Amino acid sequence: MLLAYEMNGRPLPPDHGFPVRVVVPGWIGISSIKWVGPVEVSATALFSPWNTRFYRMFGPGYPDDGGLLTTQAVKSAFELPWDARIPAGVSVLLRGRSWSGNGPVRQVEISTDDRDDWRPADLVPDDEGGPWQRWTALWRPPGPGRWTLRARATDSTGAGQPELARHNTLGYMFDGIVRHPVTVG
Ligand SMILES: Nc1nc2c(c(=O)[nH]1)N[C@H]1C(S)=C(S)[C@@H](COP(=O)(O)O)O[C@H]1N2
Ligand SMILES: [Mo]
Repeated sequence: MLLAYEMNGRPLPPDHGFPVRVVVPGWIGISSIKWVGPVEVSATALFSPWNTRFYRMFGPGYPDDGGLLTTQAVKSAFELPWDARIPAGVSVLLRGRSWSGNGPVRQVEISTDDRDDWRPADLVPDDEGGPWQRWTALWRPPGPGRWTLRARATDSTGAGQPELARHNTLGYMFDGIVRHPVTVG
């Protein structure tokens, strides 16, 4: 856990917690409390609506008082608008990012049609071992029309992304494989 006074060498902007905020690497955003006042250390757990009701995992398969939210899940996204238009007849360099709260991303695979044509993406070397992993993959669309792009990552603990995220009522920890539609032509 860090107490951060600066971001990118400058004082924190007010929206991001000036004069000082907590940063808990890898944990969900609510752990990183902004605008920190006096800090008290407690030998016993403290309870508030934030950690008993608003930020817990509720729903089928979770305890009645909710499951804990700690580290972030594995996620991947293409650096493309939803429903992006892609030219036909040429190869395009697809770009995206994956990240995980457990540790570095070790592998990313992409699929460009609805069959399971998974193949490895190229990891950007500068990012390897870091909190984000950028990646690229060349794609020559087979023809004009609607196509679905998918990306899935595996992190250093072996955690990956399921086809469908497991439901919880507040919608936290989404780790499913996103079906990203694009139009070619
Ligand atoms: N004091 C305070 N800190 C807070 C919050 C808040 O409502 N109040 N929101 C939390 C949540 S839910 C998130 S996701 C992050 C967002 O931080 P950012 O605005 O710097 O991205 O701040 C966290 N810290
Ligand atoms: Mo949040």
